Formats: sequence, C-alpha cells, structure tokens
Amino acid sequence: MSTTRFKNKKSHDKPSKVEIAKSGGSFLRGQVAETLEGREERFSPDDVQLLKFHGIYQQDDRDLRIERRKRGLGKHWQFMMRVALPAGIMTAGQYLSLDEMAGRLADCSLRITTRQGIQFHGVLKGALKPAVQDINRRMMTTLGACGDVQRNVMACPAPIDDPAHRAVQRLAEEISRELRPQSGAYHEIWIDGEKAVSSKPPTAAATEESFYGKAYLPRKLKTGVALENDNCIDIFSYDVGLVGMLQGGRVAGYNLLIGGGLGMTHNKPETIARLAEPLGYLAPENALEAVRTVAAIFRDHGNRSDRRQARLKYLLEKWGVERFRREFDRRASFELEPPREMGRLPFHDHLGAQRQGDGDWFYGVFVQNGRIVDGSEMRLRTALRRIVEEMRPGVRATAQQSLLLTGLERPQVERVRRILARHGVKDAAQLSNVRRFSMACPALPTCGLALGESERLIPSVLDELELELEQLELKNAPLTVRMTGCPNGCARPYTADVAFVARSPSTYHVFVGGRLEGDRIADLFAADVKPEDFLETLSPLLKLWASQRRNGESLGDFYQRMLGDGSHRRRITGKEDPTLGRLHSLEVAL
Ligand code: SRM
Ligand code: SF4
Repeated sequence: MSTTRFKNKKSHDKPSKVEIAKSGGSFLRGQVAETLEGREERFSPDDVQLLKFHGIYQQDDRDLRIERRKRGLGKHWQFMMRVALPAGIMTAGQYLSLDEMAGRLADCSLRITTRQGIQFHGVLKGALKPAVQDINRRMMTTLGACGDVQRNVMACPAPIDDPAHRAVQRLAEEISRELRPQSGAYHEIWIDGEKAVSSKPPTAAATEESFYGKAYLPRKLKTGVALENDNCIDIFSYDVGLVGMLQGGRVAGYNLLIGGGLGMTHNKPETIARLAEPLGYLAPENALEAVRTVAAIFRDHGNRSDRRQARLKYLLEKWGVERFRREFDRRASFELEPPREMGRLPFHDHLGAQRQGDGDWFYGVFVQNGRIVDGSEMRLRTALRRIVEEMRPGVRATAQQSLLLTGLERPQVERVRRILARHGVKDAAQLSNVRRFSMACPALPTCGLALGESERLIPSVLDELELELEQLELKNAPLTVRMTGCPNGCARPYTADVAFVARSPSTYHVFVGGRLEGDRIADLFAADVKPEDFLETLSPLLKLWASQRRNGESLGDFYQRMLGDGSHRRRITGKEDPTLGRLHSLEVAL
C-alpha cells in the first residue's frame, strides 16, 4: 500500500485559513507552548486550530457574555478537553482519575460523548497542562480526539465474551493507534518529554508525520466498527464504517461503508446529511489497511479550500462510488470483493443487567445527555464513584451517551442497583422509551456554534412527551428523540424518529422519519417551531400513530408508511421543504 507523503494534488482554489494554519504550524506546535507559559487568557486564532488536534477547544461561558459586557469585561475564556477512548473502554482506575480531575480541574461534571469519548468543560488555561499530564499518566490520551485526523474509533462496548465483540473492540483500538498523529509536539508541549505510553514519544522521523503530512487531513475522519447483529454505534453516520459479517459467531469479514456524515448548514442546499454506503467486502486481516487507504484517498483528494465541502461525503458525492472504488483498488494491496447483503442491523442500548457470557454480568446505567453530575434530586457522579471505588468494575461509554459497568458478580449487580437508587438514579427498566433512547448535544453555554439550547432544554420536552405518550398508551413504543443546538448534527438528529434542531435561540426545525437503527434519514417535518409548540406540532401525528399503528411499528416507520411513497431517504440537504403539508394533502386525519 502506498505511504507516499501528502501532496495536495487538487487544483482547488486557494487553501482555507485552517489549511494555512495547519501547514504553518510546525506539526501542531505553533505558539501553543509559549502562550501556555504566558499571561494571556487565550490562544491566537491559528493556535486555536492546532489545539484541537491536542483534544482541546477554546470556548467561553456564553451564559456570562451579557453580564460581563455590561461590566466592561471581555469573554470568560475556558476550555473543553476531550479524551479519546477507542470503543469507549476504560478501567476502574482510569474512570476514577477522570472523575477526580472533573472536580479538581473542570466544572465538576464528566460528559460522555456521542462517540464514546469523555469531555471536560470549564477547564481554565492554567489547568490544561496538569490535566493532559494526568490523562496520559493514566494511559489515556486527548491527542487526535479533535482536529483534522482520524477521530476516536467507535465499536460496540458491550463486554460480551464472544470472538466477534472482542474482534471489533480490538480493531477499534488498532485503527486508533495506527492513525494517531505522530508529531512530537504533544509530548513537548504537555508532557515535557516525559515518556507516556498512550502516545508515542518524539523521534526525528515522527515529527514529519509520515502518513498525514504537514497539513493533516482536509477535515475530521470518523470511523466505527459494528456487527451485523449489533449496530449500537449508529454505523451509517460515519465517514468510514466496518460492519462485521458473522459466520459461526466469528467475524468472517467486513462490509466497508463510506461517506456518511450529518453536518449541514441551514438554508445551504449544497450542504448535506447522508448515510454511508457500501464500497465492498474484505477479510478481517485487511480491515486496518482498508481504513488507512480511505484516509489516504481523503488526504490526497479532499477539498482543502472550502471547509463546508471538505468532509469525505462530498468527495464521494463528486466522484461516485465507482470512481472511489477504482482509486481504492489502485492503492490497496488486496482486492475488495462486492459487499455482502446486509439485513436491517439491530440496535441495542445495552442498558440494565445482562450476562457477559463468561459467568460475570454487566450493568448499563442511563446517563441523560451523557452528563455525569450531581444535582439536587439525582447524584449520579457520586453514585458512580462509590460503585467504581467499591467494586472496581470495567467502565465503558456507549454511543448513546450512557455507561456500562462490567465484570460484576451477580450479587454486585443488586448492590449497584441499590447504590444508584439511594442516589436517585433510575434503573433503565423504570424509564420511558422516549427518555431512554433520547440524546442531546451540549450546545449552550459551552459550544461556540450553538444557535439555541439543547442539553438544558430536552429534559422538559421529554417530560411533556412522556405525559402525552402515556395518555396515548405509547409509553413502551420504540421512539428516539434527539435535540441539537445547531444543524451540525452532534447528537445524530437526522436519523432519529423525531429531532429538534435549533435555528435560532427560540425556534427549531422538527424532523420526523428516522429510526433507532440509524439507517434512514428523516424529513424536515415542520420549520421554525417554538419549544412551547413542539407538542402541538407533533400531537396529531402521535395520535394517528396510536390509533393506526401496526404491531411494534416505530413512529418513523409509521410516518414513512403514511407518506406512502416507499422512500428510504439516505440524504437530506440544508434546505428542504417541510413535509407536514404533504401529510395534510394525503387526507390523513392530522
Ligand atoms: Fe460535534 C463541532 C460536540 C459528535 C458534527 N461538536 C463540535 C464542537 C467541537 C463545536 C466547535 O467546533 O466549536 C462541539 C463541542 C461542544 C461542547 O461544548 O462540548 C461538538 N460533537 C460534540 C459532542 C461532544 C456531542 C455530544 O453530545 O456528545 C460529540 C463528540 C464526539 C467525540 O467524542 O468525538 C460530537 N459531532 C458529533 C457527531 C455525531 C457522531 O459523530 O456520531 C457529528 C455528526 C456526524 C458528522 O461528523 O457528520 C458531529 N460537530 C459536528 C460538526 C459538523 C461537521 C460537518 O461535517 O459539517 C461540527 C462543526 C465543525 O466541525 O465545524 C462539530
Ligand atoms: Fe454545538 Fe451544534 Fe454540535 Fe450542538 S450540534 S454541540 S450546538 S456544534
């Protein structure tokens, strides 16, 4: 396989500002070390771009903006740090150290991300270095958790003791390791040359980034590894997906999917959310090379002048699958076979108590919006710390922003339940489906791109929906509701049964028609709806679903059946017409 150094072969217009910052950044160094030592509260715009590769985002507390402006003060600068955890896997010691750091160096919360990472918010500049050092000391890393590189690699985190689950978790770890940036900058800046095992120490050759080159990838690259009988990671949403096809309980090979991605911009028809599509089938021993080959094609041919058009999905739209496959075949040392037939990939959230298959049990704890924090009614952070300190289970983050406690003996499961209940944390079985399968992105006050609320708004929206669904006797019907503070899609809204996507501080687009399996893109159902009108907008459809629903039919499936055009949408643009009107004209009693 080709390992040629990066050359920007495209004849696109001039490189974007971020490309210039990357190329001139001396392999992620910039002036980061100097600013870190200096008195400034924040980094220069170029260094802000480089910091992302180190897993760090410069943010400000947006709740404080108006008040500070009134007092003649500037923004309250702070940082978000992201820890990359392949397949979401941590040891008890690692989890406890992250929990301890959340109290000492961040805002006393840990946040499980939709891609199985852990984020800290509210880290001040002076706390960045100790935090990165602690994380590395515990054999974890923030390197490559953000930035234009291969991001954290996802896989089913369930500790099921079978060859297939072990294979996908191992592969996620291998891909992460293989495609992590090699630059010595990370060590120089954060670890001071101290040798840490989680990321490689600097060498003369490594500073040249033999795979990425000085400009890295044109944009982030997201990869996941699923199983044909377990798609808990939403495999169709990523740039690169590997679906393990099973034979006798083992992964016989992988279907390679490419070109998924959900980020869009409101009113920009040239921006799209789309599902990944099959490129071919390959043997397990070629999986690593396959991801590397896709990354290399992206590196050499992705758009480096317009970041809105830079993700792999746009290259695929431009080239089509056939041309992409020809380029893949030209570079790979093995032959890609035609993709194997895939049925509907089942979804599991892995919550509650389940057997691992090795005599032990695991217990999945629901974490609303991934936020592990102590509140007045529910002290989740304390409860989890007590459990992990006492029982030392493995700890794993799911792609639904929840947590699995693994390797428990049966009596320990009951003890876990008791500790959680004592701290006000509900067992998954006590939750309504609409809450259990919900997700929201952080949005305000930390995310600089948020147009409106998400994580702080969704609980009250779910309260209202719960009441309505209870009355309609739909409490146990399959339904996923997601919310994001902007159209970038961080909580994967466009594949949900129902999604609310902020358009402004007080209005949201409402999407309907995806489903839990994540294999269909929703329609824009209603535009510019105020949160107080969400229920009124959805209620007629919910009532119809209740009265005309087929056995086990999800809201998304029901809606698609009502529309009756047999569409299985795989793509949506940033500018679509709402479908609410179409349903009216179908003489449906809305
Ligand atoms: Fe995301 C940018 C949070 C998963 C698409 N995302 C951001 C930033 C870093 C905002 C920024 O650039 O300044 C957000 C930080 C907010 C904060 O305060 O923490 C942010 N994204 C998140 C997380 C934490 C949401 C969550 O609820 O967990 C997820 C972190 C995952 C991780 O561990 O790596 C997260 N982001 C996603 C996903 C979902 C996924 O990958 O499964 C998507 C849609 C899939 C995709 O990539 O297409 C997603 N995030 C984006 C985009 C749109 C990219 C695009 O192609 O247009 C942006 C904006 C950007 O990159 O310019 C973005
Ligand atoms: Fe921020 Fe938008 Fe992502 Fe939400 S969806 S975290 S508002 S970028």
